Amino acid sequence: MASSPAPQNTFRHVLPPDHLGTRHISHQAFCLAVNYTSSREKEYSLVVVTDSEKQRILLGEKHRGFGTGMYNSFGGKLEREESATASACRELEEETGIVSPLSIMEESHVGTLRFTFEDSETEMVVHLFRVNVTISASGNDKSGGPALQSGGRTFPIAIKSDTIRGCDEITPFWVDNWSAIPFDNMFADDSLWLPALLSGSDFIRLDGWFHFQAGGQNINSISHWYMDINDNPA
Ligand code: 6U4
Repeated sequence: MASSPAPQNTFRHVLPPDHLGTRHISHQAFCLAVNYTSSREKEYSLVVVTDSEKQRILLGEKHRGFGTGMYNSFGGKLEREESATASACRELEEETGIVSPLSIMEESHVGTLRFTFEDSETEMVVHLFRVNVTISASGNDKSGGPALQSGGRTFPIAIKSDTIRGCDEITPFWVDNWSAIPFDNMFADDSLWLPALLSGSDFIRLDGWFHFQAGGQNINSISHWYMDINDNPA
């Protein structure tokens, strides 16, 4: 059953409505409005890293590639024959230094985001994960094994405070209170699905479709969108 996105008034920097376009009440209504046919799909992973206990989120400043100069979560293109989960583990480690076992990443899969564009026939299919971490003096993440036996969506992965490091592509930084997420320097869709994800339970499932206006990151505006959110922990 689909439900409405969580209220966003606790996230003070969400983009204004003129960047966010028209919300549709069903996937069918979205498809009718967009009338888009894609000729190919490209698949990506995207890992949202939070420290839920402290209500903070790790973001990265991109130095090259898609979204240069903007802030985003961590991820990248799926390599040939690579699963979405394996890509999420690889990209998370490359871009932040955080090691997550495959089994924990599998549990952390929360949904899929699909991006289409007025000025491109390629659809981006982004497999979305949420990993929760906690800073611990004894985090054993460097071993590559599970930091906590119970790590996963519900329980955090323990990492050491010096674990987090960037790479030439991205510099990670903590936003110490996620109500202050700098959405004004992030892709427009983040203003829609990230507040819903952070406001949801550990068992939320979130799928989103976002159609972007022509003009790329300079315009950074959606014309139509639809989200299907399931958050029934029972
Ligand atoms: P290279 O340069 O090949 O290493 P790679 O890291 O594989 O790049 P990149 O950086 O182009 O890929 O991946 C783009 C990342 O941005 C993926 O994690 C998906 C994510 N992404 C793309 N569009 C997005 C959007 N509208 N909103 C969002 N994340 C998006 O939050």
